[in-house]
Amino acid sequence: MIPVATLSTTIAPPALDELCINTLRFLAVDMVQKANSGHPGLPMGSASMAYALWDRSLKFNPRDPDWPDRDRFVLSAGHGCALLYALLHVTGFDLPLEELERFRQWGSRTPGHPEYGKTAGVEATTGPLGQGLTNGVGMAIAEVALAARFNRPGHRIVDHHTYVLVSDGDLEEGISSEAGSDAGHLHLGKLIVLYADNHITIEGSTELSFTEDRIARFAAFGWHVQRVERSNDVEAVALALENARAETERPSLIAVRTHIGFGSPHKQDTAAAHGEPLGVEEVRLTKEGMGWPVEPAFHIPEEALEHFRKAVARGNSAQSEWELRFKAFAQEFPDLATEFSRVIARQLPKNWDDNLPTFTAADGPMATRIASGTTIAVLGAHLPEMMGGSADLNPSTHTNREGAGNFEPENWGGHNMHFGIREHAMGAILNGMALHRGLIPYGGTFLVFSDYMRPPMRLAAMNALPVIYVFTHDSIGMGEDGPTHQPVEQLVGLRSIPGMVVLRPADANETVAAWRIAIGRKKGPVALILTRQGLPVLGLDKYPGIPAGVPLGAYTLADCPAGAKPDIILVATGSEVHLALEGRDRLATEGVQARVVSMPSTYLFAAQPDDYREKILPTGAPLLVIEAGATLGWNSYIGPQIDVIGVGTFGASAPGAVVMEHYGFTVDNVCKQAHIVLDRLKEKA
Ligand SMILES: Cc1ncc(C[n+]2csc(CCOP(=O)(O)OP(=O)(O)O)c2C)c(N)n1
Repeated sequence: MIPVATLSTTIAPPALDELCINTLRFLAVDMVQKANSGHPGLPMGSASMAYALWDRSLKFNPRDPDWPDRDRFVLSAGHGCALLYALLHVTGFDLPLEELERFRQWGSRTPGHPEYGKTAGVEATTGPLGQGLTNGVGMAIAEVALAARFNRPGHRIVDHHTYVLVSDGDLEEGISSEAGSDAGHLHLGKLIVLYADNHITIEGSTELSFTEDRIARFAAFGWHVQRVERSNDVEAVALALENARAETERPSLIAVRTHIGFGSPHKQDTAAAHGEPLGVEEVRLTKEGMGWPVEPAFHIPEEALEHFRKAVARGNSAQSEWELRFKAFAQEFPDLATEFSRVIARQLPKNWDDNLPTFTAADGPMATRIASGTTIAVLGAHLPEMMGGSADLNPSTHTNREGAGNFEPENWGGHNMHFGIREHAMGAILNGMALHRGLIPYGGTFLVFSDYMRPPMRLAAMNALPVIYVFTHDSIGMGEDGPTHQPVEQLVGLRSIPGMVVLRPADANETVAAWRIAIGRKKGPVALILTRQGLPVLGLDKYPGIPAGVPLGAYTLADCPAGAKPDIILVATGSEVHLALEGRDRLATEGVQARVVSMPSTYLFAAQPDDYREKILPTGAPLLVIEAGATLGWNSYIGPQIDVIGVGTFGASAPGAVVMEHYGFTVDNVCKQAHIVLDRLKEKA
């Protein structure tokens, strides 16, 4: 057993505190009961510790939920959101009581799990357990990084904490170990996690599946740990929070023994309190047992509301005080102050894309990952808010910026992040950084391992977060590492995420254009899909349409002679565009006129007006699609006039060029397939 401070006081909560806590509890109970759906147990058990935090220490302004120096609060156990909505309402955020009464209903601002952007005061979309905790790590990273960049002696304009409330489920998920390990390693002293240690999950007692010493685990990660024996001991929770803030070197975990469904005579401490309404009769018994009026529902005692609403004056004065300090800072450091406002507003500086590289055919062959690394270096010089790295693959993903310094406890001003081999956490940390604002986060790994970080990528898309992914080794063309490392179904998988812009550039110049799109996209993530292997460079002298074409998703890279109608259109992405170009030349000698369309992004192409799409891919035109990935996504284009050269199995272990050849990515096969399509059409005619 490791020594752990256990806090307990004998101070009974004053009547007003108790009234306030019960207000939160019964608002949550009534919300779930009225919706006839939801989770009353966690709010009932955790209301007291949440109250201790929100009443005693959380720095926030209900009238300006986006004030940059507010503390962040993330309810990682998103299923307990009735508690968060109750807190937001009573403290004076723009969330009227009618919204609480419309919990989980169509169009309400109180959805079944907290959704970022839908409800003022909700800092992150949570629900998939473990994500919110890791978002918190990303937010705490953003805080120290911005503090390093902007604070000056006598001026602490970035100085806030990140608080996360987690449940057993959050800590059971593997991502919590990645997040805990990284946060401990990085000494994120301003990250404070409250753990609702209620010993209950959906199937019953945690004894069924979760018996390790959680506190010892986080202590081993390098965290400061404390235990509070009784969650209703508001003073002990407040004291633990104070201790946690006093500890500046280590993140803090405060395990608070809570009781799910607290106060419910038949459901407290049982899984029955977890995910269903208490029931009319049990609600009545619970309210009676705790001296609460059974009717009306959604009762908020005046004294409680008056007390909670002091948060507005408190928040206004904290923000005003900060604004004064910011003014003084701006006087002394006007440029820095303008910069701070710029990055928080996610605005790009003028001329941010000046000096982006242009590559010539003589620069080739060049892997697009290399072109990406060169582009990152140039962008980083204009955009100090760019911060990123990879999951231990920088030498392969080319995500390291030379001279930009490592982000580490001794150097919070460094820009290069070392996420370790923790792809899942990397994804959720990037989300937390983006949610915090002030940074442009990016992270890299091999495309095949994007599967390890798919849950946070989905949330980035859902939250419309500007996060950039650098996925290299993008096809079977990566070669020798074999099927385990050769991505096949990942491209179509990523394209299937609504709102995710997937860009697979064909060469170095398309890569620069892709980065320009990624940086310019303020709402929503972008995945850059890059090669390991060298590719010819499409010089802008011969292919001047590249910079304007890439943002349209697809464009004609090489057409048949002026005025001629193409016999067939070769549509290709990434490395296969070169195959299409060679195929076009060969087909011409065989009397077939082919057009080559480069389609770096199906998403961006789909967003173009009909007449543009019709111009590039006329209805009914014979098509041959060439992409070294699963063919599934191309089905929407499929008809008798269309064929796809793709990858239908899991790749193979051999040098990349050999694998590509075996899978039919050869000029011979492109031409052969083109003739097959054309012959088929002739037969039908
Ligand atoms: C990744 C993920 N897996 C499964 C679920 C479904 N789920 C919701 S809550 C929960 C566990 C509930 O236990 P706990 O986290 O201790 O919450 P409490 O019972 O205290 O409310 C599960 C499995 C989820 N939300 N996210």
